[in-house]
Amino acid sequence: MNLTKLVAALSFGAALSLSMTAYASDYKAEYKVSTVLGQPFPWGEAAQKWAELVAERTEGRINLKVYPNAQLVSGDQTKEFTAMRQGIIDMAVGSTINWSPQVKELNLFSLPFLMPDYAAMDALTQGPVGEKIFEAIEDKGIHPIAWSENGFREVSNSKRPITEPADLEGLKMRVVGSPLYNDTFTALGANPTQMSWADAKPALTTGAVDGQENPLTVYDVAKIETVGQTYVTQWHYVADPLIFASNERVWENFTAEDQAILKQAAVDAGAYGIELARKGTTADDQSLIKALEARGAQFTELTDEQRQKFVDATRDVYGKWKDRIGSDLVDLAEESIANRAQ
Ligand code: X2X
Repeated sequence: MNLTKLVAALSFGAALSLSMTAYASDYKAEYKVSTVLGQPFPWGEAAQKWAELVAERTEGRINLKVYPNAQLVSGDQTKEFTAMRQGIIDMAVGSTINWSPQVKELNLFSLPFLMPDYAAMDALTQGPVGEKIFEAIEDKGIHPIAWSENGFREVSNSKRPITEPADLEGLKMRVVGSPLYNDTFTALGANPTQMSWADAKPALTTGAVDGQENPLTVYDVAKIETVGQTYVTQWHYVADPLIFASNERVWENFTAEDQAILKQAAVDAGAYGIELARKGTTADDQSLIKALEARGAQFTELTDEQRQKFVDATRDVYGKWKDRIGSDLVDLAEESIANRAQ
């Protein structure tokens, strides 16, 4: 090889490696991941784990940064899905409740007393229902990636123990961003008012509302007992899974190998989040409940007959929303739960 040829070969190699670098630099310096709850809530831990696993497995090539408190949508958590579709947010780990105004199928998990236990939740998210829900999200222009969990939402209030629907009569309840919650609490005789999580704690502190509903891990980390929420009823009426998802264009810009890494990291981080979300609230580990009791929370367990009264009182709401969500999907969910592994 003469010198000219050698120089040409070397510069071709240089150009090639330059173009490869150019390809990698198509990636953003940072991908914004939205969440409502940050660390140390299980939700925030799951999102952070995703970022860590992705950084580790891509040797720092892909940088996910978690923005908690719905700050990328000024605290308005029901705008998160739309903002992600528009590309204001690249990715999110979001609650099915907060995205349900845009994806009606996500109201499934908010149907009162659909899921009796964790096995029922798993039967939905890990089975054909989960696949159909992901298709519905995809149809709305968002790429869903993996599941995690906020948890079973238990009701708390500052006034009295709740053992039957009549105990909710006239209580001012803060509810989340789907009109289904207004219907449920109205059917139970309460006085629901919808507000964001950002507004909820101040409203509880000032007594503008008497009660709220959230998973016990949220009660724990947010120290809800310190704002007078003494009475907690474990009625397991609904649960909100979390979904890892990405803006479509952002997702399509990753190489297939990197998509696989992002996906596996989300699956792993999601499983970690589910473990944290259930810790201390299962049949064989009640440690979180014990700890909250020690801090002054008073727990009410419902007998089957007591629970049935809440089921009966919300049956019409269930029927109305079954039609709205799509009765085929709800039928499939009921069937998946009836056949769940125990
Ligand atoms: O707002 C709530 O209650 C929360 C934090 O649980 C959700 O984002 C659904």
